[in-house]
Amino acid sequence: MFFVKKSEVIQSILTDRFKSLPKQTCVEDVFAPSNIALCKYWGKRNTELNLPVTSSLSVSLLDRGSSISLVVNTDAVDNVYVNDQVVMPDSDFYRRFVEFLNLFREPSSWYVTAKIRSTVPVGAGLASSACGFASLTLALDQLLNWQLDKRTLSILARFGSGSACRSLWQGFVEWQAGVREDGTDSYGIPLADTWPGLCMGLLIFSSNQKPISSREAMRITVETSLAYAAWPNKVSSDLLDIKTAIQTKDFSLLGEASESNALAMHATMLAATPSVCYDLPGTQAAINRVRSLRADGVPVYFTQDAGPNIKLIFLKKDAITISEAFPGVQVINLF
Ligand code: 2P0
Repeated sequence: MFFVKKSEVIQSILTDRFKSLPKQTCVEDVFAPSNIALCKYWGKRNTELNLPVTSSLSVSLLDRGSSISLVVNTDAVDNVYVNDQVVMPDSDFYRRFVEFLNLFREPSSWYVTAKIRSTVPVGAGLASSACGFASLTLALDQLLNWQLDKRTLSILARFGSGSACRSLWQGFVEWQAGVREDGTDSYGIPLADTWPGLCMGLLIFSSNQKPISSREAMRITVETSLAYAAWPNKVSSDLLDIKTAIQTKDFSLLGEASESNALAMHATMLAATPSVCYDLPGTQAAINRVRSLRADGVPVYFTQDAGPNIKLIFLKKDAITISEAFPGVQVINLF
């Protein structure tokens, strides 16, 4: 039972602007990057407010993300398009989009036509909901003229999707779990450190909608997995190692801690009832290839989110070797 409602937190943030009318008729091409966690968010202490059990840390994907345009319409219904395809009103995507808008408007007061352009596959473990809700929150800040700072917008984006609170910035971002019941200390904090030469390689085995949402998989894991008890301590030590690695540019420490963190997250899912496994044959083959390359002296590591796709972590000096070893890999220079 949760005592603090989303609407109460939002009202305390927006005060007299809570549920006010749009101040302009449209906003165009508001972008937020996708983010990939090196230390994962896996499990909520409060499902109403999307408050996490632990802190997490991600890196953003530059121009890979979501761009949104909003036009206030007179149709008395929200119209949503993703990459020029209409989003059906009975879909989960549409329901979550409208539920988020409803947090900020009186019933039947105004509607939008939203055109979303996503440069990551939707629902395939590439943080499409994170950049989607982050860009929507930034767009609403303009449309409704909230003039909020990014930290506060991060709190609002979190109500759409937990990991959206990390997609307000480029670079490394830590989502501080916070301790307050109302979650006003649970938001993204960009790290000052950069890491020129750090690369991520996207290996996409499936762009299809995943069989079980990360939200549902997270819930099942927290409620049923015996392995989940070990997760908070694992995150504490991985987070420390990853932050040290970023500060000291210790690549093997970064890779080892990130890979180990992803494997531990998937272990908690495998031990859940019902067991959750997102792997496809290509997933396992890629992981084996990473291990054999490493045994041959190539410094490459991987991380995996709630989906079958693998993200390689390596340095620019090894980009040619990696591209040859993984045909079709999409390489992103992160800084
Ligand atoms: C992460 N994931 O840290 C982790 C790792 C997936 C695996 O955040 O329920 O879509 O909306 O808060 O943010 C995906 O979960 O879940 C996610 P909700 P969200 O990136």
